[in-house]
Amino acid sequence: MAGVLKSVSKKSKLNLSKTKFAIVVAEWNDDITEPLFQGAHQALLALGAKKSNIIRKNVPGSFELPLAAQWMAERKDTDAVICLGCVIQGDTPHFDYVCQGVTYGIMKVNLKYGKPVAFGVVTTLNKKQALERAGGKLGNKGEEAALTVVKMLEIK
Ligand code: DLZ
Repeated sequence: MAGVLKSVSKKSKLNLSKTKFAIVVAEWNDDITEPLFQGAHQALLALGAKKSNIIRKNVPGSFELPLAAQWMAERKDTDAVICLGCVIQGDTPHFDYVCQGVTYGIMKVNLKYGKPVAFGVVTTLNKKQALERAGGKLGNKGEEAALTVVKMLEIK
């Protein structure tokens, strides 16, 4: 959080009143992804975005984030996309495959559409670590993701 906050003031240099944001939220681990959404949504509003310019789409799990992000990014009226998910390590290598697929998929959408697509996916070893990053002692990664796309729009 600190690094992002240093480079994006709470009042963005941009007028965000006409900027259109899509937030894609994974339903898997929704006790984590819901606070991530709240963090991202509130951050966008605090930075000057209009509520009516923020759309939300839910997907079943984090693995579905890249495709939904692509559907959002290909819309001409979308300026930036925020992907929110939570993948918690289990007893099998499934965690690694999901994390790898999501990371690569989201990165590809960034480059394909030239629009900021934030990776707001918490990847942790356990639920405690996830809670710490969803409004707990380590901040809110959803808020960070929102600040990140605004920073990228400022750079552009
Ligand atoms: C199947 C699965 C598992 C085991 N764990 C998670 C998780 O920790 N976080 C998450 O977002 N999704 C998980 N999923 C669901 C996959 O992301 C995906 O929805 C399914 O494999 C169907 O494509």
